[in-house]
Amino acid sequence: MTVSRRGFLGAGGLALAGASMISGRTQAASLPEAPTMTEATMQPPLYPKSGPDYQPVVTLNGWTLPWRQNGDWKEFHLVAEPVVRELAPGMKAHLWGYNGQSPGPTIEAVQGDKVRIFVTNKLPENTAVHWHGQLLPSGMDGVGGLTQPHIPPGKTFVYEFVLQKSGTFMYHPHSDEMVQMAMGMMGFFVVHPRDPAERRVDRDFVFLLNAFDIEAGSYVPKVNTMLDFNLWCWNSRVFPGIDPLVVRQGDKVRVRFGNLTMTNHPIHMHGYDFKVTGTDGGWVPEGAAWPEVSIDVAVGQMRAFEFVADAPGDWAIHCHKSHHTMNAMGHDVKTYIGVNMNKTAPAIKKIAPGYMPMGGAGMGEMGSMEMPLPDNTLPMMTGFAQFGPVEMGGMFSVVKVRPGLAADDYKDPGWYKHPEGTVAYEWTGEKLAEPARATSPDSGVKAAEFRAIDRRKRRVSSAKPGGHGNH
Ligand SMILES: [Cu+2]
Repeated sequence: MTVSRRGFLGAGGLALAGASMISGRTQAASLPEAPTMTEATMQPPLYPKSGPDYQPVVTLNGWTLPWRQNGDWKEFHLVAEPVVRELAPGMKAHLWGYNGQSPGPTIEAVQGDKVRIFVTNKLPENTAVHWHGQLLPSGMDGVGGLTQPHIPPGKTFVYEFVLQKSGTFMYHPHSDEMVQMAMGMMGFFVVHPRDPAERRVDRDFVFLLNAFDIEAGSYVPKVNTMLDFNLWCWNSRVFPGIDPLVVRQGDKVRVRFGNLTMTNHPIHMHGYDFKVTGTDGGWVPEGAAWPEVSIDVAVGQMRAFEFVADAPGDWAIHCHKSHHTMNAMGHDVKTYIGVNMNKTAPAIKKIAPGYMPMGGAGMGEMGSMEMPLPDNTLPMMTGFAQFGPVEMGGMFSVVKVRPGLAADDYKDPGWYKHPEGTVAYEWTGEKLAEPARATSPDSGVKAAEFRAIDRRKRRVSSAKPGGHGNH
């Protein structure tokens, strides 16, 4: 685990010895150390060393915040600060987050725990932390100005409350909220049941949906964007940078996510039907959990679903809004489907010399195109798998179900080896006879593009998409 340790400016320069961090010894009047994460890769689950047993969660491209026991209190330390986050190989963003990353570390504790969370503000402006979904005293709710003074830069505030129920929660700022969330400030908060047998699963994955608006070639998100974000992320990562959800065949699996973007996301998983078992309001009673293959998560909501991983394979999991499985794209790209670009492109090039013809047969070709991109910019759709380009970006990952994995093995097992005879294949038998086509009267479509097409030729070459090669 690449957690580095550090002391605190503004706390008397006190740097605690690493071993004391989660020692369970009382350390009166001292700040707990705030570990920081330097990598955007998934860290192993953090198993409890004391207290009730539980199956810890795994945070996609993330980690769980270590704590220390201080008497009755479980103490955590969050540091709000500027961070550099790799969104996917090839692009880094200058964000705000907690303890070295955006999102911040996942907080995990047990129902009934008394938690004391120190929040140090290393941002250039005020902040405050709201514990979304937790039942707590009003003054601990973290709404700057309403329930507490904002935390000024350089100061540390303390939140103390008792975890009244188990479930799926998150934390985020309630202070200059639009800017601070657009910059990536948020984190997951999981409360495990006190009874280890209650709602037990073998694997438990968590992630937050977030969105950024970062112009091609730049590093800092625009903070006044309201709806038109261009990077749709899970835990501040985009495909192919999002960790796969690695699952042992036969495991009982839970996936939990929360939505801190400004639009809803129908999250769809292939290969299974699952049961929706939880929201940020609590667990769905077992008899009332309902089946789905997609579950919409509205703005500011959280969802948990569960399934038994009995079908091995590589199963896509993604947002079903198709523009959310793309990386930053130009909105002003025209639609050219059906246009013979061989003929049209030279004409366009006369008036726009740098014009690059594409899209005559759809945009899928862009997945395999190598186009010059500005520095620090990801291709719109990318990611390769064993059969070629996946033609996806953004909110997309793969649930990789494999037999025989060790219980704690979350390592990417590579691509699924399909049993012989179970993969869609090309028909190589007798050729399809050209069917007789009804002749429809010209319906009055008189667009210039359509007139540009040599209709006779289009008919003959219609089985050969594109025709203008890759650029
Ligand atoms: Cu979406």
